[in-house]
Amino acid sequence: GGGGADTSASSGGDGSITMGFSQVGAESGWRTANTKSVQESAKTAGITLKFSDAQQKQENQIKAIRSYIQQKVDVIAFSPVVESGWDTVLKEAQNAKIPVILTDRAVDSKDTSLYKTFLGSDFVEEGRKAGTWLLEEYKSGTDPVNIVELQGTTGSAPANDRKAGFQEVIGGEAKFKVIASQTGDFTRAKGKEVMEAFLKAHPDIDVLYAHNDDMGLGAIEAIEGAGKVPGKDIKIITVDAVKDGMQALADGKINYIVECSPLLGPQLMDLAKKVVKGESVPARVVTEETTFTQEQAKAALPQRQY
Ligand code: GYE
Repeated sequence: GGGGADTSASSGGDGSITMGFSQVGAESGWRTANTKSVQESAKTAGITLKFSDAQQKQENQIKAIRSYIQQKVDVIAFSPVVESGWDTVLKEAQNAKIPVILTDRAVDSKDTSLYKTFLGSDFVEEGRKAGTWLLEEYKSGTDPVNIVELQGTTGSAPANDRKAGFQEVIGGEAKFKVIASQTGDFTRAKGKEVMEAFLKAHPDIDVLYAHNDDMGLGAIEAIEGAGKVPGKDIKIITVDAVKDGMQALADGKINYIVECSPLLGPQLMDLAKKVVKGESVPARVVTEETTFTQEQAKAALPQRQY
């Protein structure tokens, strides 16, 4: 490996590919599982992985990508922390003829030739699934339903899209009121802190919609600390379905989880091999996902891998 990605003789010709991967950070259980999946699948696929953790900072990702360009890796994959501001560095990769694969999160660049494909979930659909459960849960009542929302990292695709999909579904019914919505940065600590503030400001919260399990788990601590019962006094919907989230769901502290799979590694390595060989790949690869009720979580928990 190590050669420019434009000739199959220098890259992949000897069967060895080097991938530079810029990860968002280690903010959540989802992220840890995703990192493990990428590292293990690279090994299995015989791909040499250069890995860097950006600690949720775009500037660190841009630095990492520039260093991969300098090192002339065969392919660059990254999960963009936020959606905007990537055009310049992606152009640099394109000029160096190094193909780029977006994994997990999207960018909002108008020029889609800047990357070969985008592998990841449909976050808008996840938001819709969360909203659909709520509609069903409250279908018989007419009283107002006071909702608080813990958003993911500001400007990130999953935060933007999970908010939009949820709003799209509940927006048609006036009884659903989002009375507070703030970022918890996808972390447990921030989720707890923001939920504490929500509880102080609003004595009448019926529902928490958290954009990931970790923030929901932090919020559960805040709710219990305020002497309320999570899952009963306040109903909780989250996204991801990592083990800790599934356990809380099985224990009745969360009411519903929309699954988002972090196990993107095997598909990423397949796409990388094709892209390096110059084969065509679909512009979008969407991950298959489900949803979990409390009963379904109890059944699925023993086999849960992450
Ligand atoms: O839901 C959250 C993580 O981008 C889908 O990032 C990912 C999200 C995931 O921090 O837990």
